[in-house]
Order: sequence, then C-alpha cells, then structure tokens
Amino acid sequence: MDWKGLKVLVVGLGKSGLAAIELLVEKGAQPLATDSRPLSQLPGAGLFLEQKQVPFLEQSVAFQSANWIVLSPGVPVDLPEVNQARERGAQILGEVELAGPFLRGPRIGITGSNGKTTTTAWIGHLLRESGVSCQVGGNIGWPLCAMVASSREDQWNVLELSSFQLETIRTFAVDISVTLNITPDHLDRHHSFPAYAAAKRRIVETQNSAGCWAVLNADDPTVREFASYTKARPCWFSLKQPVPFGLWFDGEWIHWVGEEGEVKWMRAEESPLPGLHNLQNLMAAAAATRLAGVSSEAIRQAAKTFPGVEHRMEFVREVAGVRYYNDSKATNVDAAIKAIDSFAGRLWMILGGKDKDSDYRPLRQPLQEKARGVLLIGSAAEKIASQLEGAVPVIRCGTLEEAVRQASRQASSGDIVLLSPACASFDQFQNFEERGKMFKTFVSQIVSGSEASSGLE
Ligand code: UMA
Repeated sequence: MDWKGLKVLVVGLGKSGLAAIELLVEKGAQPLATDSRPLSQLPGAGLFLEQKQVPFLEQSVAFQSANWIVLSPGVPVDLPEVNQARERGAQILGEVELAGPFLRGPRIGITGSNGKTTTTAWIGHLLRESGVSCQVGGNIGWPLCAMVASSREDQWNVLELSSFQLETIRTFAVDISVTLNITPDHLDRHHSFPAYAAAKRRIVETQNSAGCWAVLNADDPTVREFASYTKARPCWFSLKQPVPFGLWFDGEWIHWVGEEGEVKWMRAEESPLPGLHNLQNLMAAAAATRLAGVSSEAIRQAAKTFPGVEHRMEFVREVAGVRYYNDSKATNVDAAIKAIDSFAGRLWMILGGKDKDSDYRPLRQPLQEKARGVLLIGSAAEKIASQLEGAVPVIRCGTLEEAVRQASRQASSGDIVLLSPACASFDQFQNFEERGKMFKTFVSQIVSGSEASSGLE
C-alpha cells in the first residue's frame, strides 16, 4: 500500500493515534486528526500535531469528506459517523492493520480475555533469556505503528492483541498466534459474546498458510473451535487432558508432546507465579517460544526466572500480618475469579469501577467460600452490591482510598487484601495502571499497630 499524498483521517489521539500519524507522515501521507475530546483535554497532542503540521478537525466535520480513516483501538467501529463514512465508500482500517505491512520480522500474537499481558511478557522473557532478539508491544502499551521503526527482519515481534485491535484486521497476520481463553468481556463495545469471540477469532482467520501455528487452549470450548477457522497448524495446551501435540498438565507435571514423543517437562511447583491460570499462561508461552525455535530445556530454565507483571497479582506489602495484592489489571469478572482461586481464603476483596455490562453473579460462590468481606468502589458499586446480596458482607466505600482504609481496619493478621476489581477503571482513573499505582500508594501509607487510628497516615 502506497500512502504517498493520501489524505488520511486518524481518529483518537491517544498512544495509537499519535503513532499512526507519525507513521503516516513518514510514509508521505497527509494525515488529519480528530478526537471526541477537544485538543485542550488531550495532553501533548496539540504540540505534537503542530510539530508534524497535522490539522485537528472537530469530530462533527472530520468524517464528512474523509476517504481513508484509521481508527484507534478504543474507537467503536459502529459509531454513527464511521457507519456513514463506510456507507459512502470510505476505507476504514485499524491502527494494527496500518502498521502490518511495515512491521519487519516474524510475529507472535497473543490474545484472550485474561492472561494476555502476563503471557506476552513471559514470551518476551523466554526469548530474551534464550538469546533470541525480540521486541514486545501491542496492547501491553506500545502501539504497533510505534514498533515499526525499531523492527528488524531478524527480530521477533511479540504482540499482545486485544479484541479492539483484532476486530479491524483484514490482512494483518501473525506467524504464531496464541489464544488463551474467551470469557465475556467488553460486551458494552461488542454487544454480544459471539461478536466478541468473532473479533478475537480474526487472529487465526488471517493466518492463511500451513507454515503458521495456532497455539490454542484445548479446555476452552470457544477457543477449541478456532482450529476449524484457520490454515495454521494447531498446537494445544490443557490443564485437564492429554493433547495430540503441545503441552498438558497431569496435576503434578507439565508434559511436552512433540514430534519426538512425550516427555515430562517441568513440575508445577517450579513455576514462579501462583495459580493454575498461570500454569496455563506458562504452557502457552512455552509452546509459542518452542515454535519460534528455542529448545524446551532453554525454555524450562528461563521460565523459572520470570518476575511477573506489574498490576497482575503483584504482592505489594505486608502490614501487621495482612498481605496486600495489586491485581488492578483484572478488569473483568473471570480475571477476578482467577485471582480469588489463587488464594486459600481469608480475603478482603476490593471490587468495582466502571461497569462493562458484566454479570457479577459468578463471583458469588468463590466469594462465599473465600472472602470475609467485599469493599465496593466506583460507579458499578450498586449493581455489584445487588448481585452479591446475601453471599458475602459488603461495605460501600466509594473511593479506592476509603476501601484501603476500611480494609486495613477490618483485616486481621493472616488476612489478604486483594484489589481485583472486575471492572474498567475509567470512572475514577485514567487507566488500570493509575488505579494500581494509587492502590500501592495508599497501601504504603498504612500505619501498622496501635498507632493507627484511621488506618491510613
Ligand atoms: N476516542 C475518540 N472517540 C471515541 C473513543 C475514543 O476520539 O469514540 C479518543 C479518546 O478521547 C482518546 C483516544 O481516543 O483521546 C484514546 O484512544 P484509545 O482508547 O485507542 O487509547 P490508546 O491510548 O491509543 O491505547 C490503545 C489501547 N487502549 C484501548 O484499547 C482502550 C491500549 O490498551 C494499548 O496499550 C495501546 O492502544 C497501545 O496498543 C489498554 C486497554 O485498556 C491497556 N486495552 C483494553 C484491555 O486491555 O482490556 C482492550
């Protein structure tokens, strides 16, 4: 695709939009920029556009004459303006599709409702520790358009890919795809579970050669079906059953089933991260890294030294025997259930934030079994309270600061305070990273022992 001289409207001036503009300028296009927010509310964007000499247009006029439109992942593909532009023949593509032809080097793409970030970072760690050059980006915080400049033919691109990013791909494809699990998430954006699953399925649908691999979770019925939507060869992982090719867990050992037969590869207790879901992430990461050419022994050694990811079941601090964990990245119900499953009990769980049309009732049973109480924050608090009624004691706290204060008052030695909110953060924070950092700040302010009157300093 030759972009020279083309007028291209870039929608959304966050990380992805700015990176898309930079790439388009470099390729000789004439980008125009728009955002639903005024420039005054977009820190850094005004100066950037001025430097690149890119005009900013109000959203109401921007779409009217655009023939080429690049959408940021956070912009719904069914906005009325986008629909109208599509109907009059405008070409609409996502930021990932724009980057695709320019991104040099082989690609591993990781998707799933939960565990993407951990698995992506784990693959990056396994490759680097084994002496294989790679760059890690995508939904993990570094847009693909921004990765283009540092990409090389001899360097792997390890890409976390969200449903928002995959929904708009047409030709963009990865050499090795990894699909971890699909559970309801982002239903406010995709409207239905089948539509959400279909967006994720694009990752295997564009793999149209038998030289590609699809690493798939054999235990997840939706993911299992992906095998029939792709030309890529399947490589399976399972916590429950032997697989014809890939990795599986027998309750003690992870087995590796390859062309050379089956071997017991690694004991679960050697994994550095807690929880069965992290064994799944490890199996998926190991499979992808093996398919990228690293030996299973090198992977085993490197797997043990993975330090984990910030905001993902991150141990923060112990105060007066109470341990605090930051799982701010748990932005849906399934992720919160997995976090609960990682502990034996005695939990004080901080839940809430911006609702995504989620059903919180699946939390009732795990909370009933393991939680001493739930501390509610954010705009979803009343919905969660009504769906958890009778299952677990609930304290309405409003803010995260108040939730940490209440938790430090209520919890006693041996208890665990877990921020795993099952909601998006955007009602009270910029993003889940800010929410996690604020949690850590509030936890660092707790004073222990009798000096504590309010819980927080
Ligand atoms: N905007 C509009 N119109 C709209 C919606 C948004 O103009 O209808 C504007 C906003 O005002 C804002 C800009 O779009 O100025 C933001 O664009 P964006 O939401 O695409 O955010 P980016 O900064 O480009 O970040 C995106 C991903 N964000 C989302 O998908 C919501 C980041 O994932 C990703 O790290 C980054 O690209 C680089 O690839 C974050 C995320 O929350 C972590 N992802 C979701 C998740 O993991 O659940 C999918």
